[in-house]
Amino acid sequence: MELQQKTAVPMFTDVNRDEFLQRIYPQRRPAVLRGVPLGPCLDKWTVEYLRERDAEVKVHVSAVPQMDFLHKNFVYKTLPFNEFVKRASEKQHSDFFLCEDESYYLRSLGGDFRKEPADLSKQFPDLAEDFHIPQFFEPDQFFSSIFRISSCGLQLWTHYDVMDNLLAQVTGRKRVVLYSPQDALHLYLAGDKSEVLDIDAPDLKRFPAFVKATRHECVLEPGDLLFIPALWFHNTLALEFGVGVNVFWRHLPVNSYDRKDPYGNKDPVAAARALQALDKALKTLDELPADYQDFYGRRMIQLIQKRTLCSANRQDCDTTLPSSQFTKLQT
Ligand SMILES: O=C(O)CCC(=O)C(=O)O
Repeated sequence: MELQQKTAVPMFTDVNRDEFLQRIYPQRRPAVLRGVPLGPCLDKWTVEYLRERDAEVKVHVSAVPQMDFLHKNFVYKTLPFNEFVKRASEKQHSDFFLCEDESYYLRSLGGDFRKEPADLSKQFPDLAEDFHIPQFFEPDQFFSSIFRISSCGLQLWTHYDVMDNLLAQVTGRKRVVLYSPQDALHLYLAGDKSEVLDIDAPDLKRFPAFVKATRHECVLEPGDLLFIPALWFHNTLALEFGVGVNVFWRHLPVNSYDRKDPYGNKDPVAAARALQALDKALKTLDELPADYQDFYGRRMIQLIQKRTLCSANRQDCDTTLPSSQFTKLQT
């Protein structure tokens, strides 16, 4: 059986702004940054200290640790922050929603979560003072800062975001697996998420091309930062109860982004328009018999292939698209 290629995410120590901007950022590849000062949060953010807050938070709760957004195997619940932190940091719960070993995950939200991006300095002002955002981008590029607090064992589905991202692991260890945007055709995408839920034991009958994707992996220790460039797919697994913060910033001109996107995961406006146009073009083919639809679908794929795989990377020009992906484009 073909095996997926694996590679370790490179690690850089004691990186300052200039080194990041000159050596790391232009590569547009993930990198672990160790030893970047993150402020007093590294010592202060114990369970007891975090539990001094009681603002309500909306959290994901699931009976199994592998959360699946596409099949919604979790529920959203509202809890006071102190109760959420208690439950997320323990294995067995005396108070629970679904079962006594349920898993918890917080992705913090903006005040008006349908409109405003999350910002730690607004939703958790005292905790925000403990966390120093690395000054690796211009202040006006800042988009959001988001708490990522997970039960031990919690695994978050593979997805991409459209902005550059620094994921700070403040406490607890976390495994992160990443896939390049150039592996998009091997990941069986449904929107911004991969349908391959179990990346460690994938169902290769359903997802045969998944083995072709190269797995980039790292384990974040407390205090580590992971640079996740926009469009890189990522899947996280909390090896311990842990608190992280991720910071998104805009690296494209402001107008490139959807203005009504508080999560930072809506496709850039031009990309969304192109995808809609493609959908319309495919629907237009419905007027023709099936064999014509198939033929012209293939011609469209060829046009796209010339513009994308070939222009991005000459090596990929010979890559044949997996047949299941042909089917997808035509539906
Ligand atoms: O750390 C996590 O749990 C998820 C992080 C993530 O999805 C992100 O930083 O975009």
